[in-house]
Amino acid sequence: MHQLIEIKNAFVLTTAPNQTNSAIFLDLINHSDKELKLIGASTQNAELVELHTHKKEKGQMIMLKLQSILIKPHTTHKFESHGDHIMLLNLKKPISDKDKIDLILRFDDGSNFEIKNISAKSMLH
Ligand SMILES: [Cu+2]
Repeated sequence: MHQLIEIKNAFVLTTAPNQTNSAIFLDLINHSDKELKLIGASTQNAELVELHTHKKEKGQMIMLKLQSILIKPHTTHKFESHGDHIMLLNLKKPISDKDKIDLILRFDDGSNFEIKNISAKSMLH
């Protein structure tokens, strides 16, 4: 199993009532001696989950879908606003600040890692 993965600072963005997408941000720490390759994720709360990053193009920030994300041994990979993030598409219901959601990360070696009770917060404080 993955005792060698540690998750810190995880949160999901709250949504407005008519908003169907959200994103999860977290720090993923690879304590192992080998590279991890994240290839996807899933949650009960959304029909689709994608790995995304942001890129500046012609002065504008655009989102790009990634097929995978490599996390080198003994490093922390930050999923954060304006960087890589875990995108939730077609939410089954809006996310309020009282909600907690679970997320399953999938790796290329066939293993999964479940993160439970990710709390929700608004981007604006
Ligand atoms: Cu995105």
